[in-house]
Amino acid sequence: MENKERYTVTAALIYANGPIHIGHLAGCYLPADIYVRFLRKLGKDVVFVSGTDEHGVPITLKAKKEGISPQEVVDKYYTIIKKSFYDFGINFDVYSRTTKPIHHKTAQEFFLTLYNKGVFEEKVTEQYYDPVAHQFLADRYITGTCPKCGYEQAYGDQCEKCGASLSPTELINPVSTLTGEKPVLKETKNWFLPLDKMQPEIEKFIDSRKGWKPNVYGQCKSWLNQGLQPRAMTRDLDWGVKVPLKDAEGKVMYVWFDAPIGYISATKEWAQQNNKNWEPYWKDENTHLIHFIGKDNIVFHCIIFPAMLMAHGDYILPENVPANEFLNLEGNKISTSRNWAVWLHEYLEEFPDKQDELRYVLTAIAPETKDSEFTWKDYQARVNNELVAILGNFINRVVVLTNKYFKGEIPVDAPGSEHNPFTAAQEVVQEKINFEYLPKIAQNILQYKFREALQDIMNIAREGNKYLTDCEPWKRFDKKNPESAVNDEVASELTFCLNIIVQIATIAEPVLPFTAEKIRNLLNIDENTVQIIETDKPEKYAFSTIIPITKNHTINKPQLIFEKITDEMVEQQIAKLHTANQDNQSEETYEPIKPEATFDDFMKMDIRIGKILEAEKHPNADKLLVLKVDIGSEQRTIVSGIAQYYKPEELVNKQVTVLVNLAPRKLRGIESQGMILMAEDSEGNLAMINPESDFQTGATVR
Ligand code: B3M
Ligand code: ZN
Repeated sequence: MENKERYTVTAALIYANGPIHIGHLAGCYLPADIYVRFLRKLGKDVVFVSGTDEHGVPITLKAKKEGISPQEVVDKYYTIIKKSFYDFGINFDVYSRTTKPIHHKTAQEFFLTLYNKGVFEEKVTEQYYDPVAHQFLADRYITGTCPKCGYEQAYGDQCEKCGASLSPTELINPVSTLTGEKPVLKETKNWFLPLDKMQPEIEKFIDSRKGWKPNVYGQCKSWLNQGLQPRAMTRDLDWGVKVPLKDAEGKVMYVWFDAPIGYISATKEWAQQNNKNWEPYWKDENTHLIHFIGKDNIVFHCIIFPAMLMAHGDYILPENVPANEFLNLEGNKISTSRNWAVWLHEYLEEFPDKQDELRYVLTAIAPETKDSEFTWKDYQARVNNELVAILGNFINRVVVLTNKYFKGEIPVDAPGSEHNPFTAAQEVVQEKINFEYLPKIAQNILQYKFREALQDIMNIAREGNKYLTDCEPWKRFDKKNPESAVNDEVASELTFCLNIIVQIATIAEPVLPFTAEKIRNLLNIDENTVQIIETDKPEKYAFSTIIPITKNHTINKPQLIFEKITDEMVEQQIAKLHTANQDNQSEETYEPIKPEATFDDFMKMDIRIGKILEAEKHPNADKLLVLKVDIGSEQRTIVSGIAQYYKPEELVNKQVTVLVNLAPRKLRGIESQGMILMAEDSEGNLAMINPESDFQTGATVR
């Protein structure tokens, strides 16, 4: 076997807690696929790996929210995600998952190697623990008041109101989201990667890399400037890869430890399935290792994973980590929880034959250097004014005329062949392609500048269109004298255009694979007819042939490659976005209506208007107040969970609605003899229900 240059290309292992949307595609998967398809065109030896990240708190949180097990969550989304990627033409060699045994084994071996080399620092720290749920609490399982802005629902790792990055112990009044209990600090041992000690090595690695995007390099530098801190690689959780040590009962690996190892596990899986050796793809110094990710994953791929690989010692380090910025949608951030997204599986259902239209638009607007925005209007404009009006129009005109004048059969030797040299005009166009466009497009793709590459691909189609328009064959073709010399000229011109179309299909294929296939079918040529080859000449890249179509070749009947996007389609999509967004909000805002109750059921409740006489804090519970309430016929002691919403002094003399025949119960040592009725909104805020104006205390409510 010849010695081909070897590439290992990875695309982020997305959490299997939701489907894929256009933001994921534009940020990571589409650029990765274009890059890989181009490498394959150059004949490189590439393995393209990805899969789902099935551990971590995002999965367990989703399971809790949907009321199913974590395994059920990941099974559900793995299937949806995998199918939508393949249907969209993202051609991974393997799409694996981190719950596979091969991954658990690989991650545990990796961990043990580091452990046996003495890489980890064992540290006992105090972590929040939920004494009722009997478990340590991941950052996302703790909420409390943000110390920076006072927002009461901040998470243990971040305040979503002010964006501050927090640690759980900074929260004021922390609460476990599992039980609503106040968590306690409890000692636990974990294994830390000493990133602080490794900083010089990591810096050396980053500085040795060339051609990193400024946004990626900049983020790395800012982390390094702040000084790296040791980071725990284990967690006290039960969902994840078990830590393979005796004294690590109940501990799993930090999800960001096991997930990137998933790239290695996936490569192993691929190798097993294809009778290959995985090791050169991860251990041979000549292999190019490239990680495609979104910008929120930069530190993990540029600092933490390389540090793990260095500490292990057997592995190569990434050559580049071309992370994109974010894609926004119709003026807002894409949001899964608010359902503000264009979901790939839905797009493919509604537009089963328009993969390339979306691939085109997402590449044209890719957030390569800064955040960018997708709008349906812009999608329509780009499809109609570029794909249809430029590329599609060029192809269609040439195919229609070739069929009309020559029944689709080429009667002349192709321009550029020995027997039919290029005209001056043809030579100008073909040279521009050979010496300007093709080399530039190739270089840009290899430098992760897909937007620019796509512009030049369209520029070739523009050149073709202009050439054809200048020739005006429709004015010159002589119908009456089929043998006339001008008809040979027209045949030559159309053949020239057909060959340009094949060149466009070849270079556009990484971005528009479905279109390339359609064009080849239309022009009746084989997939391998034209290759891109590397040469020793200054332009470095060339087509293996520029005249695949010549005398006696027959093309097929005209067929439209692209169709216009109508206003109606656009309006439908925009409306859908807004409805989905609203549905989702209403789903989150309102509880479902309870099963029907009879009048008798209702009449069992004895509800009265009461007046608060006294109010004080519960001695043993922050959230509770102890109230003395007059219900007309008597006075009651009522314990109520409203301390977060009302100060005791505000409550005195307020009228409230009280359920007075609820069985008494003790709350933290004090018997409550009734319940104050409260309204609760979707955020958990409470408000009292008071009579409109001062009313008779003791009046019955029904
Ligand atoms: N699962 C984060 C994400 O889905 C994380 C990526 C892992 S890549 C090894 O965005
Ligand atoms: Zn805040």
